[in-house]
This record gives sequence, C-alpha cells and structure tokens, in this order.
Amino acid sequence: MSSAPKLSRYTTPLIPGQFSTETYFSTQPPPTDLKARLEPVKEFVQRWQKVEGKRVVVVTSGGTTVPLEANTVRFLDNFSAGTRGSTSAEYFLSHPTEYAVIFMHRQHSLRPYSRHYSHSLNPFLDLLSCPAEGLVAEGSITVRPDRTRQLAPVLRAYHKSHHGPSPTICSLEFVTVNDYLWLLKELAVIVQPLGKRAMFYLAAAVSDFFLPQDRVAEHKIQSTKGNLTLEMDQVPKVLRPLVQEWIPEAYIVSFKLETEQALLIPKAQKALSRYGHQVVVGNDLHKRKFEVVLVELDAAQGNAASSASASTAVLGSQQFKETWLKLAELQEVKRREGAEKEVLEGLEIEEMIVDQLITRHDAWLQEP
Ligand code: PAZ
Repeated sequence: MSSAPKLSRYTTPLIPGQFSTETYFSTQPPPTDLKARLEPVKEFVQRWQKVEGKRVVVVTSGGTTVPLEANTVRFLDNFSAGTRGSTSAEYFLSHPTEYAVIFMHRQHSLRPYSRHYSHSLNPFLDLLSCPAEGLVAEGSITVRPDRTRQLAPVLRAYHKSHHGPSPTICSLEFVTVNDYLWLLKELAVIVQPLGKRAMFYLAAAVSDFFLPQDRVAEHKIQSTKGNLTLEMDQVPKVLRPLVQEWIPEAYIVSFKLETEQALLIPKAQKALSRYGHQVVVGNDLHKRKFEVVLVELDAAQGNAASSASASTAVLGSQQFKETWLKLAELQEVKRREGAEKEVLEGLEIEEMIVDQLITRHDAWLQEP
C-alpha cells in the first residue's frame, strides 16, 4: 500500500517553502554511504596538495533529480546531459601540470573522453571491424582503421588522466538534489586546505525545488487516488555558504541558465552581488553551445582579467564587466591560422571558457 505524502512539524520551515541551509542540513539526511564515497577524494586532494603549484578544480556536471517516492519509481529531472561539465573537465585536464579535476557528476551522464563515444553519437560497436559476413572471431576484434586517427588521442588522454601512474581525475556520482547538496558541502571541507589553489566550476543543473524527506511517499503513488498535486519547497542557495563560509579562498565560478536572453546579465550581476563570488557564466538554453557571457566585478573593484570583447555596467555602487565568448570567433582565429575543416568543426566553446577562467585563476593566485 502506498503512503500519502504528509507534513511534519519538525521540518516545516519558518517561512513556508523556504529552508535555510542550516535547516536543510539538519533535517534532510545525508546519503548513506557519503563518508565511504568521499575517502578516495580525500586521498586525491592530499596527493595533489603536496605538489607545488598544482591546482584542483571541482567540476559539477549534469542534472539532479527530485524523487517523488522513497522506493523511487518516479522523479522530476531536467534536460542537462552533462555536456558542459564533461567537456570542460577535458580542457582542464589538458593542462595537467596545473590542474587536477574532481568530476562530480550525475550518474550515467556524459564523462570526459568517453563522451565522444556516446551510444547515440558514436556507438562503440560501430568502431570495431566486422567481416562482411559477420563472422567475428573472439581473438581478432580490432578497431576499424578509418576510426583510429580520431580514437588514438582520446584514448591516450583518457588513460593518462584516469589510469596513469598519477591520475589527474577523481570522479564522484550524484543522482538526487539531496546527494548533490551533501556532496558539495563535504567536498568544500576536503578541498578547503588548498585555499586559493581550488576552483569550483559549478556547471550542474541543480533543481531549485525539492520535496522534504517527510513529504516523500514511501511507496509508489497510486493513480487510483486521482490527480497528483505537488507542493515543493525551495532548495536553499548553498552558493552563499560555499563562498562565505565553507571555502572562502577558492575561485568560484557559477553558471546561470536562462531561456530569455535579456535576463542573463541582470541575473548574473544579482548573483555576484548577493553571493560575492568571482564569475558567473551566463548561457541561453538554445545558444549555450555557441555563445556565453562571463560576468564579473570590474577589475578596478574586484578581480583582474583582460579580454578582447569586454564591456562594463553598474548595479548600485558595483561595477561589472561582461565578456562575451563566441565559438564563431574561435573558429575564425583558427581558420586564419590554417586549421583544417575537421578541426574547425570539432571546436568547442568550453575551450574558450576554460582558457578565460585559467587566466583569471592565475591572477587570483597572484593577488595578496
Ligand atoms: O549539461 P548541458 O551541457 O546540457 O547543459 C549545461 C548547463 C546549461 C546546465 C550549464 O551550462 C548551466 O548553465 N548550468 C547551471 C544551470 C542553472 O542552474 O542555472
């Protein structure tokens, strides 16, 4: 029998629907295996902390779910496939002397390197040679010669970062928004000793709403009971404690997704004013693969950064700078350098985002 969602006095927030961060973490239970999952991350951070000059970037990636049932049959989800996060992680990993990556991602979402061979884009079995008559002998399976040129660099980078003598990536999975919030909080504590050498690159699409544990039905909600009405509470804005309490020295980059382009810059500015972190990367849902805008405090007031196409704006007494990054501009530069068509077609906006952020992180490390 399914139990109907019910209210309890204990977790009901003072303002209906709004949990403070403290109330959230004191009422919503951590994932059962939290400590065990974080052990490899602790070792990873301790190892890289000893290497002078090494920085660690926490990349969050993919969408979070909100389960409607404890024995979960149904859940709310969002569109994110983890493209931004997995692609960006690769570009950070392409600077192996500077960056090691903690890749905190939604289970089964895209991952660095293997993303090139997803089942829909580039099915794994299509990479392998198969005799015309289909008689595949076990000991003789090989990669099709016409696919090795593309595969070799990806395989090399994958092995070096994941299975080399000193792996530069450590992965951590989440599914629900509750998993995500707990992992982020604990990760901040683990990464904290790195101080300014840490960067947070928060590209995951995190739900703004959740169902408190005591309002989640235990068993599958029965349709025989008629319409389903859901009332969800707001997820606390953990960016504030992340920036102001958990890891104040780190370089923190948040992402802002909108479907109305006109909202991007004002909302990014508001987030910077409210939380006091370093950069908001604004992106429009439909153009996110071709253009983004970096919004930050103007160098005169806050962080130093140089860029080709920056403009400034004022909100209250704060002055902001916006830097648009457009894939077409990178393609034009590479085209002029003589890049082949195949290279031009393979360019990704994450290369530009990561380059820009590394420059800013360099400057951040130089600041007293
Ligand atoms: O995962 P993806 O590449 O399909 O999408 C990336 C993205 C749009 C989720 C990311 O760029 C982003 O904006 N994340 C933050 C979303 C938000 O909470 O506003």
